[in-house]
Amino acid sequence: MITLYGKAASRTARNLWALEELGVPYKHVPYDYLKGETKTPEFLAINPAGKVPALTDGNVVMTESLGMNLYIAHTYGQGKLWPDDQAGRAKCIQWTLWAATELEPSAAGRLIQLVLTPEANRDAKAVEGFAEKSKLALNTLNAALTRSPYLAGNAFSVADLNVSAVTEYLQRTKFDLTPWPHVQKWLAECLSRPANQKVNEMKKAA
Ligand SMILES: N[C@@H](CCC(=O)N[C@@H](CS)C(=O)NCC(=O)O)C(=O)O
Repeated sequence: MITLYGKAASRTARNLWALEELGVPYKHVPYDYLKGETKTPEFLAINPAGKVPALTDGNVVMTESLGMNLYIAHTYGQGKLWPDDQAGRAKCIQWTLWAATELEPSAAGRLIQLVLTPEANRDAKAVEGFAEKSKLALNTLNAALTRSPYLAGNAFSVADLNVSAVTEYLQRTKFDLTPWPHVQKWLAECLSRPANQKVNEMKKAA
């Protein structure tokens, strides 16, 4: 059985979302990285970087939230989060790496600056830079969503889950998405899925 480490109000949320989508049984250990719970010898044995999320599943030990979702989708979500067709599976890998490299640095940068940093300590120039980079990423995403309703074809997949979980940081930091209408519509659809709503409740309860 999968054990997932990390409190819901962290990048762990995206893995909880994937597990809830698939109805996979799992044990949740909600370690709080803000309270030093990820720096204990016990947790460092799982992730020497001392960060959440991490998962174990039998002899599998994994970190990196977006990669973990590829593992979850591939192992437990064939024909669901993991498409049956090769072209769709290729897109899941492509968009996951895109989320990590092209979108998350600026989207998470905004979240850290605008949500987690006290106003007096914020770096306005950095926030501006993150906005410019986010716009370029949104152009790419919007263009893709003019060609198909979901990123890997006609159905919601781990590609949409991973990319929308990161795009949500822009929404949370009140980035105006109206110039990218396809992204706006797709994001609202992805985030309103019952499995994500359930994770939102877990975040509030934590
Ligand atoms: N690239 C990693 C980033 C993990 C990460 O930075 N996690 C944060 C919580 S969202 C953390 O544990 N931070 C603690 C620290 O940096 O010491 C992933 O996607 O899993």
